[in-house]
Amino acid sequence: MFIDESVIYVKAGDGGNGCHSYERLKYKPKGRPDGGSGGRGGSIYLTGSPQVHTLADVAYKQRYVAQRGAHGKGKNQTGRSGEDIFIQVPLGTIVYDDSSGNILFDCLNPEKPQLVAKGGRGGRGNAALVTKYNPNPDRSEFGKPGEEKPLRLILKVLADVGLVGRPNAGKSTFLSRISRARPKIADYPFTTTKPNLGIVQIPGNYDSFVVADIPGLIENCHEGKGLGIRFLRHIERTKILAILVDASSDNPQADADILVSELNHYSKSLSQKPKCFILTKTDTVPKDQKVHIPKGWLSMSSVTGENIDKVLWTFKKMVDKSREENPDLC
Ligand SMILES: Nc1nc2c(ncn2[C@@H]2O[C@H](COP(=O)(O)OP(=O)(O)OP(=O)(O)O)[C@@H](O)[C@H]2O)c(=O)[nH]1
Ligand SMILES: [Mg+2]
Repeated sequence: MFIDESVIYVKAGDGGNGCHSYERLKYKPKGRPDGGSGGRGGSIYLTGSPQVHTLADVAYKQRYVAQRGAHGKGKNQTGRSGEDIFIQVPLGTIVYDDSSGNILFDCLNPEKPQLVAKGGRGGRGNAALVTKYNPNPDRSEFGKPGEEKPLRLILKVLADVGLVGRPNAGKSTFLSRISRARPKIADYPFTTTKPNLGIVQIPGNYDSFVVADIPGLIENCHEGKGLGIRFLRHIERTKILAILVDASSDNPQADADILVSELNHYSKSLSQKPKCFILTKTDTVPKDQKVHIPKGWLSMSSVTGENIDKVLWTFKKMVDKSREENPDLC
């Protein structure tokens, strides 16, 4: 199941209490203080993983509580630290503190676990509290509580090119033709119900880019029609958008205008993205009819493979240009 938003609760482990004890020696009723300190509570980290594609597992578990630190013991024994928890989320997950609404960070780097709840410090035992002026401290400390908070996780997938089109425009077929992704394809609308990603490697070129296919858009989807616009967040971080229109359309330009206006309704960032317009399924136009391609558009057929290379090179050029202009954009 694809889930792109979830609230989870994280609670780091409390620190163990320090121990209050004294060495017991023969003929020495009250020896030196030897109470060990408590162990540190386990912390909770989030890591972005390229192998995880949905927040479903995280949403299912919901509550993450790390182990507490063990209490210190006599004979200077320090308590064991609680084990840390590492929660794996898809790359591109944005993490908010749900109580304040503040954004904490964005999981973009797979190698770097981010601390979300710090384990409590262990309390010091009376042995650790010995000072020159107080060689026999008559106290020990309690462990500090671990941090706890609700987190809102919102996934915005990371891709370079976003495919936008009406249902049945041929988006998923195109993605399966250019990458190893195998999205569901069928001749009924709304076959795609979740975003699909595919890595595209242009033959003879080492560089690759990622293409995202999202469910189809229809007129007034910003009012909730069809599957609505909730999947548009997944193309918000793409570098360019490809608007796909079926060649059987009576007026491809008008169809594209409707799609663009839906994008404009959604956000300024989508309206400002560089766009590439493509007429799809050109093989379906009868041989005796001329394919009418609006000015500045590309055309292709995912079935015969006609012009696919040209479209991919256009994507590559546009993506490279965008990478140069906005190196920080992700
Ligand atoms: N002849 C021909 N048929 C195509 C081509 N591309 C897609 N189709 C067919 O068009 C239908 C819809 O294709 P999809 O790839 O599922 O369309 P989609 O845009 O992903 O549709 P949704 O997921 O519903 O938004 C399928 O029956 C495909 O086989 C093409 O280039 N030529
Ligand atoms: Mg599809």
